[in-house]
Amino acid sequence: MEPAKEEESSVQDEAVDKSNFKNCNHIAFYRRQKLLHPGKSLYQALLDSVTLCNDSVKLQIINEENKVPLLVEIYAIEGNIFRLKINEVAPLKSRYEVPDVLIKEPTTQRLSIAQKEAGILVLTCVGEDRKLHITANPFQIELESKGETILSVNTSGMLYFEHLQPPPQNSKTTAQKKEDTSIDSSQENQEDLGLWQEEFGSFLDIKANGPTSIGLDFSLHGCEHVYGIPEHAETLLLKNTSDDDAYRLFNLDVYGHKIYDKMGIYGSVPFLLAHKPDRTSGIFWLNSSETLVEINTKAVMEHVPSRSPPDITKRRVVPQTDVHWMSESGIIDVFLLMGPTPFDIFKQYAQLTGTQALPPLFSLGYHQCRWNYEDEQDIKAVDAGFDEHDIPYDVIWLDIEHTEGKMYFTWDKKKFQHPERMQELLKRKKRKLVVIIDPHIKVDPMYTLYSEAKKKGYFVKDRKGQDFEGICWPGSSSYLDFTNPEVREWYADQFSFKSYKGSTDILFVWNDMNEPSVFKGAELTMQRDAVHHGNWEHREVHNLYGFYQQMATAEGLIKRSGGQNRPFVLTRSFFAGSQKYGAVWTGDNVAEWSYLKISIPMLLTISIAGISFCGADVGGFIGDPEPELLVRWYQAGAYQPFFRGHANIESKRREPWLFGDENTQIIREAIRERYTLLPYLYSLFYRAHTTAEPVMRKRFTGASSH
Ligand code: NBV
Repeated sequence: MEPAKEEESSVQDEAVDKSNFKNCNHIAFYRRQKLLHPGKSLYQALLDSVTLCNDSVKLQIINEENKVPLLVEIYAIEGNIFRLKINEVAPLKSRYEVPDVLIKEPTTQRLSIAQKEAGILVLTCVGEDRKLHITANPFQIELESKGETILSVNTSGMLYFEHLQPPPQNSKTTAQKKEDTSIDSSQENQEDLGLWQEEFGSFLDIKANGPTSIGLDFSLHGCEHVYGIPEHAETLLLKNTSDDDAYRLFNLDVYGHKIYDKMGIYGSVPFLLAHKPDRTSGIFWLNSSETLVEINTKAVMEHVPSRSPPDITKRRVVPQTDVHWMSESGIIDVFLLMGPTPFDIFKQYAQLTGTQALPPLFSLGYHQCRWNYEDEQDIKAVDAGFDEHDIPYDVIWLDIEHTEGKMYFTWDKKKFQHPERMQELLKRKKRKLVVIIDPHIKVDPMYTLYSEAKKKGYFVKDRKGQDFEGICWPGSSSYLDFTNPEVREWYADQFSFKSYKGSTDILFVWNDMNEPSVFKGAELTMQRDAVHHGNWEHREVHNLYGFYQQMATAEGLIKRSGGQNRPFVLTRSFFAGSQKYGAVWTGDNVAEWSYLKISIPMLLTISIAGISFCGADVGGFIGDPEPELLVRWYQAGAYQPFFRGHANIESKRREPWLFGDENTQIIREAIRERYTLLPYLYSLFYRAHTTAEPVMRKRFTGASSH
């Protein structure tokens, strides 16, 4: 498949201010890792240290320059997966290992040593035809299946591991340094490297643990097509990156994000799929800190042994894709999925992170949303409009204005005087209501949710140990620490009918702003030196924040129904495994043709990464679509997994009947088509849930693909 042609759009430039966000060169760990050039790795394996354990093989590797030893653990996992973990042998303190994303501790298979000599170690998986070749100097690993090398690790020598160090003596803050004229230039260079602190504009990030970044490269042999690593407003086929242009995985609130851009937007799934006709493989980089991925597809010479005459080798040019992952912190924990078919890869990835939760049937229908449906009258009128125009729909949505002063779990008393009665009316028609619940909590001692959470110590802290406060919709806000299981349990309880006044069993939930979005923060998010449960800095868990909010919300809805009903929760921010908790959408797109076009590769990419229940705002969130664009968007959206019309507060009303009879008729047909196909769609979701087949997918070519 060819990458889509790039197009520029006029509105998008007005929408996003890219100077609010970092490019790669602003990122200190990227600059530090870029000092390492492809070539011979600095790491050597100490083959004498090899130990064969029940579930893994362990060995040490050492950095020739700083002599710091690292522990490598290799696991063979049932179902054709390898796992490679690299950590310090003796870190100063524990490094973050991502919890709660793997659905269980993977079942391992025994590895045995097939060969150990002259700097080579060969491991085999008992009873299977897959092998690992480990070279000691430089340290490299090759994965072989049926005699063919599929993937190799550290071939470009980019293994990088910043070991924890004690803070330097007399380290000064930037402000102190500005006053101190005695600072020499070498110290300033150190600062450029952002080891203990890093500036972005007027923001300063103080790093309690100093430099902690990690990196590793992988070569995918014979492969020129790689996909995945959402979320980017980019083509389906991943592109080669150039300097300063890596794919960024860092969850951010990017209003009117630019298209054909590798910057990080709302969600991150560090999973990449590599495909060639007879083999698909996958790389799952389990790390929740900021991650950058470089891709380089090239042609390489391969030696082909020929049988006649036996001693002559032929050469041929074959493709190869090198993928280089870099993360700000944590450990190296990577799963190498061996396929061989695309559908095997989907299963293998789901075996690790879970399958798509089966959505309640209503949520596969059409959803009508806008920022905002004003009041109960408005809801009633829009609801009646669907009946009058004979257009089926299932769910109507309320955005932030339905609350009392942006205090979630409350209702604006004037506009929504009788929320239960309003829901009763909808219920009679078998319709549902979705309300928005963001993660920031208004700082207001009179707001029970706030005062209770404060008393219990449930908010994320700043580096000085005070509750972190940032600005969001309600003004000054604190942020619930969803990484804490106790907070999640408490939060889930807030959805009980007893706690959430005015909610009924037809009310479901939308989690927005959960990157998390912090209006005056660096890159409009939480500062990385904020502190979470377990004393982990925000930088370690950043990409998991929305994942955890959706998890707690879904749990709340399940509990509310006494475990009887499937929940529906839409989230803007997500991570690997979010599929277990509901649906995602692509955030604030623009009412332009180019955004309709990009929605297709964006949704295909999210689907490849295991999240089948995904959609884009039909019509485009920002601006006003011309009627034909709206009509075409309905026609496309009707075939996409999550189907919701949505519009910005400044956009004109755009209920389906407002564009003349002819357009109403075409939209009616598109939505009806959706309903005609509903049983089929529901079956597709059943398959996604049971066998991990993505609902929306491209046709992979090749002998063994579906
Ligand atoms: O809650 C208001 C909007 C919402 O309608 C939209 O879908 C989200 O992506 N929200 C963002 C916050 C405001 C954006 C300017």
